[in-house]
Amino acid sequence: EKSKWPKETIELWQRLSKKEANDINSVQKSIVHHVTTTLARSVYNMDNFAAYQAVALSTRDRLISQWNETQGQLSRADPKRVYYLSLEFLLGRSMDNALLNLGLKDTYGKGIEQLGFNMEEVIESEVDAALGNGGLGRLAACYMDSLATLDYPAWGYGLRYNYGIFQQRIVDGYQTEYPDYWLNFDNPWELPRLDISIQIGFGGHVQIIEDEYGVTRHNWIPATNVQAIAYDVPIPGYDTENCNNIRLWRSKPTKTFDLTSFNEGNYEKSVEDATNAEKITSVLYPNDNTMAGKELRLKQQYFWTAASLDDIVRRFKKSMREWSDFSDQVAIQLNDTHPALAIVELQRLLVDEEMLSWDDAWDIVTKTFAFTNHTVLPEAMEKWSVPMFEYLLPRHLQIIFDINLFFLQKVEMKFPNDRGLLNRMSIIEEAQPQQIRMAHLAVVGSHKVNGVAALHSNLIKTTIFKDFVHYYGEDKFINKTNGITPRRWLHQANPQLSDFITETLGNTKWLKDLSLLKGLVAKINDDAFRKKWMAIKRANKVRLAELIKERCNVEVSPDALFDVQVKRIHEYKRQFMNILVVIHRYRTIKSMTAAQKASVQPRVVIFGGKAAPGYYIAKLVIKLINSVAAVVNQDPAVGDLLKVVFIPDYNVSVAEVIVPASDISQHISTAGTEASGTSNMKFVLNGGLIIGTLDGANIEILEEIGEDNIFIFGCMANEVEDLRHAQRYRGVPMDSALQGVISAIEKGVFGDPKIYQPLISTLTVGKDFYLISADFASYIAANQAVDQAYKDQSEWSKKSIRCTANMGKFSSDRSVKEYADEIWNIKPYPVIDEGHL
Ligand code: Z15
Repeated sequence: EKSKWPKETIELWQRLSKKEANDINSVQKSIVHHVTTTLARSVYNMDNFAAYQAVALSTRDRLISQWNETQGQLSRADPKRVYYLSLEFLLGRSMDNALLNLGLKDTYGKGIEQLGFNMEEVIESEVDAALGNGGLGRLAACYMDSLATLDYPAWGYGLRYNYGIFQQRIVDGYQTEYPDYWLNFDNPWELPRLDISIQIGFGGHVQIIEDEYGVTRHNWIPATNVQAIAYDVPIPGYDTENCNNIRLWRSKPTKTFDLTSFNEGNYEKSVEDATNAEKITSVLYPNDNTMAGKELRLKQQYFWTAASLDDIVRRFKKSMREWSDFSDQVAIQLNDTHPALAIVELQRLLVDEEMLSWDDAWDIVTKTFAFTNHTVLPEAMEKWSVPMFEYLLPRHLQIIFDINLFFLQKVEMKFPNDRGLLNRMSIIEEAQPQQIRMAHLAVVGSHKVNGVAALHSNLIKTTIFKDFVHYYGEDKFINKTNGITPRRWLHQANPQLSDFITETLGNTKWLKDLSLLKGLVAKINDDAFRKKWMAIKRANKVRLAELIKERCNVEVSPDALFDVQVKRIHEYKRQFMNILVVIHRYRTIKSMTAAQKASVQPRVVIFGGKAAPGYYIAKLVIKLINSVAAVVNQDPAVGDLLKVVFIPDYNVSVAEVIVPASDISQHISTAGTEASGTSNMKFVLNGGLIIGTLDGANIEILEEIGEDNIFIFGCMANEVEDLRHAQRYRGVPMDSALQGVISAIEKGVFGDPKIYQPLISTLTVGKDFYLISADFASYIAANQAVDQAYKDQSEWSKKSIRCTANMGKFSSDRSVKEYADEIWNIKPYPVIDEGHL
């Protein structure tokens, strides 16, 4: 718009906006500049945190110029973009990742060293951005890294919570939660866009009007409005100029907030309403794989989807294209059902505000959206009560009922006289009160529905979406196996192994084409190579042992087998079964003679993970683990043969220390319950073996690495129903080893047994929903096989190398490329370095 300026003015701007240089001298200058100006400090007044802030600010300057160039070139070219809508982005720390992706880590490392600081210590000063619960949120973060690296035009949309996932402390063995006020010291990784503000309405009523053509129009008059303010988080790709964006919305009272109340002299009400507006983006709901049904959560979902769609539609309208071109410019991916309201909001915008016909609008909507399902657990399925929904979003409720009516009419035409079918497929569940089934809404409003691993994608076709497959046909329901970014999960988290792989393969190409890791297989019989490989693992174990000493005050030997289970605490993930087998191991050792003990493989069993604050049984599992640890770790009869630790406050940055240090990790969900799992991929990529069930992505990992390199046990998904039935109606007795373990707990070996009664009750014959008893014997056997295998270090090292070498498939680059080609229909748009700020 400023092109009316004279040429000289434009040229002056261009001359002044040359990019900063990236040699060590310029980098140091920029750091010191930020120390003295932005931070107003000096060499006499510096600590690690100040050094972190200065390096972060300097890195951010470089990120912003890439971001500007990328977004400028993309708005001019205006290619089709994908928008990834996720209520969670579990990014963790940004600085190390940004420096590595920009290729500036070494320069900054040397630069800061000469200035008197150690880069690794400086990195430790950064707090995690923990705007997610677990797998789903971290997956979104990995996908953003891959989208940027592969030069896809992509934006994420989410919420800027003031409080991320709670911090966990262990007090007297119990989990206690503390607020994660992560914005305490300014966040250098976000760019506030105070000029981008969108009004979002809630409540009120719907006006019905007849327009000049005699057509009935609906006009929603909200009762209250809040403002959405944009905060942009730059996401640099690895080894590319491309820098994508995650736009996070923050809620604020509108400028004219309740002027009426103020004018009426109702000051207190005005302030209260303003506070309520701010509340919307205050806190991330701490549930993973469970639905709480809170009104504020529904407000979050609408606030976020409405702001994001307004933004997307505004960008589209600037291009002066026809509405029929919308889905050629815009693809929107729904990360679970959390953003399913976006379907309704786009339909409302097109019909009520842009005056399109219902059918034209619906055609655009369904071509635009695609939906990823992440679970089949019934307690995780989102449902909203109709009365609550109507109170907050009256017009959206009408639209949902209309979508449902037209949908069911079509179903009825295809399958006449099947009331049961209509009932099962309806978006509205006929309960008291009625419920909106968000998964059904998401399926009906999308052109593609995907699961996150092969088994899971097949499972949803035969269970929760069976009727929909019957109606729509097979093609709508596809698989996109999850992936992880090798940049963060190997290059950044395991720098020694990364360097060794680069040295071995001769270059860093593998970081953008993970299948090249196959080249490591040629080295498997090279003794020196294997020795170095295992030395790196040991160094990583030493680093983890230090963290364990610091956080748990337990000394563990890096020569023991490190056995890890870190993930959200949930009954279906069966941490309970793990600790029960640890107790079995403890009892076995206690019963041994000294001679027998001499052949026991020493093991350190490492747990970590958060339980949802309201999940009573999961919290009891944490208590039991800590009680077992307290008894085992101080028992002189056991010594170093067995140690048990619970690492508090497991998060992304802790995972970056744990993952490279694992010998064996546990992925032991009841078959059919873990949709994919992604930490399994992280461990195997880092040369850790896994023990697991035939569930989620474990199955595909097995296919890639071969059955000799993975420890599989337990029942299969298609056996689960029969096993539950047999337990319930034929009274199959409890596993005898399990009985022994339970009686030890009940005798008080691990403290007051009354505490654990509710937990033990879940194992009652006929109630053992997650089949701990059924899988117990084979789980013990699998653990013994691990001990045996680990004793042959030479063979183990070969397995470890084969693991890493065969993980190419699980790069999130592969996943994202499949989404781009088969769902979004978008192409890479390589950005050119024009040298501008
Ligand atoms: C979540 O982290 C996952 C599924 C959910 O439905 C919710 Cl609400 C949160 C996880 C799955 O449990 C896990 O198996 C999967 O790997 C991950 O999503 C990413 O797809």
